[in-house]
Amino acid sequence: MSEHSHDLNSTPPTPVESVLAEASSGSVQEPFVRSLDALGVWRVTLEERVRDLVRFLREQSLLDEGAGDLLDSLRQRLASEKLVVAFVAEFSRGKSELINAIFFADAGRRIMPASPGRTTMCPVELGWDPEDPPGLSLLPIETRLDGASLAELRGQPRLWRREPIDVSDPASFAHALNAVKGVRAATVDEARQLGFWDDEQPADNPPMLDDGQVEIPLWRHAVINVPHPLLKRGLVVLDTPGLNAIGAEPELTVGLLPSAHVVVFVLGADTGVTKSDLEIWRDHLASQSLTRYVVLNKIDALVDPLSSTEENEAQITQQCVQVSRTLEMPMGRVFPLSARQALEARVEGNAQLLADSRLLALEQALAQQLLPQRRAVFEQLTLEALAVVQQQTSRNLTDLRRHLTDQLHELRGLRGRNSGKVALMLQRVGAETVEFERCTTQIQALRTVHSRTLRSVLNGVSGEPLRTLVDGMVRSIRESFLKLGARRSFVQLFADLRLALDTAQKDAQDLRDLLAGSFARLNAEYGFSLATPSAPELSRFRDDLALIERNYVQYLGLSQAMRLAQPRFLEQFRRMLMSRLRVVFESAASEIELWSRTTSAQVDAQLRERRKAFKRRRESLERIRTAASDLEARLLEIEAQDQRLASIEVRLHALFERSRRAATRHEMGLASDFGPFQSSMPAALPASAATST
Ligand SMILES: Nc1nc2c(ncn2[C@@H]2O[C@H](COP(=O)(O)OP(=O)(O)OP(=O)(O)O)[C@@H](O)[C@H]2O)c(=O)[nH]1
Ligand SMILES: [Mg+2]
Repeated sequence: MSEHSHDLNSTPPTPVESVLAEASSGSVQEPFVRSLDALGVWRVTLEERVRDLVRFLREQSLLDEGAGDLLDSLRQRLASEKLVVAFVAEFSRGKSELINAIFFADAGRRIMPASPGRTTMCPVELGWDPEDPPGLSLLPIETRLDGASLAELRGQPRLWRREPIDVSDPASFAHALNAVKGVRAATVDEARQLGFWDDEQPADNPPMLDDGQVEIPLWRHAVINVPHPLLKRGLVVLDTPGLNAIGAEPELTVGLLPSAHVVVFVLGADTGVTKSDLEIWRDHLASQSLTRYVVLNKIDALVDPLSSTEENEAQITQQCVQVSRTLEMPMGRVFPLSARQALEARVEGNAQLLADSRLLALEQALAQQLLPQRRAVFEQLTLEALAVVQQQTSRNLTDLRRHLTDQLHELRGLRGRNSGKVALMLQRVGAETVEFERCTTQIQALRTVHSRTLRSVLNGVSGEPLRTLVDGMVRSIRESFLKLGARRSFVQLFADLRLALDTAQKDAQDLRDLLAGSFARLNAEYGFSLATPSAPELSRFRDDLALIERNYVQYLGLSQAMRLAQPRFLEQFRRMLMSRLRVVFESAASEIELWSRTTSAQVDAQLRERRKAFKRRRESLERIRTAASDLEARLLEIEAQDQRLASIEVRLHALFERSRRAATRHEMGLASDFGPFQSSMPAALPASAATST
């Protein structure tokens, strides 16, 4: 670092809290940060619109249980879904420094520890969960011994050491994070048990200390919970330790990385692609299914003061071309930059230095490519849910109005008639009611068949068959000679899983046909207006399965045969795989369930409405029988009711439109309030970043 530069480890004049609070509107925002914020604002706005809609629908009792669940789960996702960005590299390439520069420069100092040599010793997850107070949670390394997966241990707070963090004090915040550097001495035996010592691959083993012991990490995983504005918007940042721990921690490679939405792979410009960089890339990141960015960090170290700017520039370009060739990544995904300069520039507010650091190019790429993709996913989800609910509520409203019109006809027909006629009509209403109530037997029978069929559909995608299939695969890997058949068993497992999904899809379709038939009869015989929404489309889950398959299959190649031979690895592999597959199957099951509930809820709703309508007719007639003058009053009343429904219809249409507009609004990315720092910056975000998809 240059002599005049700000000491990045010292306490700045600005407290983190005020800067954190500022970050969503303040002056030191940068492309990725700003776009992520815009995505967050968009989601919050959309969630608010949907909430208004739900409130109105509930107030007017227009929301069936199923449709209500659908909107609630949409709101839940809009409010809480995470965007995971992982930083992966060999040690000391500058992952932590890059995270500091992108996310924590506002704190005015270095927050994540970054130093020469091995620094980050365990995976560090940065996020915000408002249920918990700000703090640092550390999972002791010894928990590896009992084979439980990280996902399982997350739910057991007593196994974690918790330390509160005072976010109003950057120095103490940074100090608390020093824990992620924690190491201790262990015997080789212990290190072997914990997965840090491998007799077969001595190159990756930690150096031996004087007393014959070795250094191992104190912690298995760290979770930092801080109300940073971006983390509040659902961003999760994953910082990982260098090579050895990646190799030793299947959890990271088979669990955390595949679930990241983006992986940023960091190289050092001073070293280029080393053998161990390449190993990490090949073993863990080569899968096409990951969204990957490559950073060539530390370009400041390449600058030769005796060469011209052009020569230095050519040198950097040359390095990028090589990286792009070696990793087989397009040049557009390789970003030469200097994380340290960027951090320093942001801390000092030095626009020229920030431009020199070339960090903005990476941030712009993340902002332009990643965020619109996430947004499109939410947009589609929202539009689909709105369409289903709108169709259902407008049908409910139409029904209500139809009943009012019928009643008006009936009552108008009574004008000038005598009380004998009214009595006759009352009789007719009574008879019609009895006639109508016959439908309940039919509905009851339908319910029984429906729930029985549903149960069998759901059974096909429940945890039971899933576990049987996965266990079968593990058994065949264990028994396979030299693990050579591992890949085949794995591919077979996925074929079986796809078959299970296809069967569920077909059974759901059969159930739909059965319901459609019964509904048609009920509609014809009893004047219902029951609709049968199309069966849920499960192809999305096939895609999820394909993604998991692609992500995991690389752990089953020949080069991994040795790891597979370790029972601990195989067991962890099984658990990770189970927990990811369970999510897919559970989501598929809950989609089917939701669809089934939406479908059957309308029967209850219409039944209720029809009964109410009969009751109203009866009551009107009874009142008219007692006083003829009531007739006109009653007619006026019903007309007013119909008017009210008409205006609800208009209001509802507007609310749906408003939600739909919020979902399809595309002007995210640029906040209008550029601060002075931002506007003076030469490499300001081009306008296209704001709207491109
Ligand atoms: N010259 C220069 N040094 C950098 C740059 N980025 C990071 N460094 C330094 O490189 C060293 C390692 O950086 P870290 O961020 O700790 O690296 P890491 O990848 O997180 O390493 P581990 O935590 O050990 O896996 C630190 O001293 C950083 O200050 C850069 O752009 N230029
Ligand atoms: Mg680090």
